[in-house]
Amino acid sequence: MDAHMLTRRGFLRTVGLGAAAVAMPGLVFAGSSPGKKPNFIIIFCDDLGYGDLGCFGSKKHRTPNIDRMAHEGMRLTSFYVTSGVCTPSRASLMTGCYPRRVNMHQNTSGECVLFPVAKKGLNPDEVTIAEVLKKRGYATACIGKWHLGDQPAFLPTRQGFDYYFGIPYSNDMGGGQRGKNPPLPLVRNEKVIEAPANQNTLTKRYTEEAVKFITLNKDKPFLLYLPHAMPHNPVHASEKFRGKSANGGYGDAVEEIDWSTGEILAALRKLGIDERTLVLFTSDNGAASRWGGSNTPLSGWKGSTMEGGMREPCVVRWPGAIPAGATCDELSCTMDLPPTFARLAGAGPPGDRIIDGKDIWPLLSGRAGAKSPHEAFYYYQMDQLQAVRSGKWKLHLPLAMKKRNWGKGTPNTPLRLYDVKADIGETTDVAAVHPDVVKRLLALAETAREDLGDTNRQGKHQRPAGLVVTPKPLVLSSK
Ligand SMILES: [Ca+2]
Repeated sequence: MDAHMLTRRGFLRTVGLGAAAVAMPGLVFAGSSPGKKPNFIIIFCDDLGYGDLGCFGSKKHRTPNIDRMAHEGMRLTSFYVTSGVCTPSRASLMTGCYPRRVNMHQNTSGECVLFPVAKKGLNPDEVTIAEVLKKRGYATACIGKWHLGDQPAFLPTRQGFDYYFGIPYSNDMGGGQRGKNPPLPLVRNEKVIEAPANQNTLTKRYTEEAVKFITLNKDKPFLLYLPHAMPHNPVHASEKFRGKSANGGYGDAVEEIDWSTGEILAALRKLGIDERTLVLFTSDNGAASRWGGSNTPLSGWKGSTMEGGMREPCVVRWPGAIPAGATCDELSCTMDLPPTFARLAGAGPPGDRIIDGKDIWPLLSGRAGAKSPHEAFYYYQMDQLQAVRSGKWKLHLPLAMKKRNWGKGTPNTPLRLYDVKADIGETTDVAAVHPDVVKRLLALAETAREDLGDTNRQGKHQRPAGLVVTPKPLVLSSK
């Protein structure tokens, strides 16, 4: 029996579940049958900010279901995505790698995300978390926004998902955005079933699809990836929620997502699979500056390498396995989910390539004294390395031209060092009093440049994205 197992037993005893605990190799879970693999549900919002949930301090939005989920599980307060925008962030969640590792940090025109009829997509040779789990007998579904390539070769159905229902890219990328865009397609598997998609009922329909998938697969292990279209602008909500919040359409969309989360948790309870299902709720990047979202108490917005762009509210729940009412402030990120889930399913991450994510089960299971497995975390904006965090320290690198996702960059940005534990809002530069820390973090940044690259510099260990020569629009098929 290893030390980890002893710790788990200790925890289970403290919550009175010791008798229900059943051993798996190296792990102990309450309520599981021997050999039963846990289910995984990832609820992934679009552009939801750090301060947008009641359990993360929002006074505007009513989120009782997510708040209860936090009460019954764990809040991760230093949980990161790898980019302030959609496509790169999602590439990391699926692969466990930095966007630059898999070349999904920008599109073929140098823009920060993929646009409709994109040549680029996540390389089919990359091994997604869905592919890892599918090999272990999991049923897999992606219900929601994909944004890792809109050509057939790049759709979720080609990346390990048995089932797909959703929009292939952002909800503002319909025909009105750029003249050549097709009407916003709603896709089932690989077929467009509605265009333009009726966005008012998207959250409702995603929820119905999710509950149906869970119900159908209640006796199997399953992975449900639920990347909501909301609250990305233009915000929409169904009639029951429209005009009901204290924060306009944005609040309506957030409150409908809270309802949706409640429906999913209720389904798990009803089906009796609550205690073998890990549910994780987070967002793909921070709130944007203009649509009503909040990143309080963080500074910065979506699309930046300030904490507000890349640190997300995160709640994880698994009764009996993840301690209830807990908070973990150790650094973790979306890249950690593929290796962690793989391990819990009795598999490993792919062994033939570099995976940047680490197993964070010691953090999630509340092991005493567990520390972040990351010596450093790197903040990239498209191809440019802009900041590095190690422990409580975050260093913004001095840049001759700090890139922005849109428009002109900012010239001559100075080096700044923040203690993001004591100064979460990045307000007080302490570089002058900690030259040793600055030196250490500059060296870590150079390690990242060597490995992953930087502007005008190729990294030694980058892998190619997928490319198609003549992409075609996703449109309703002719009868
Ligand atoms: Ca987003």
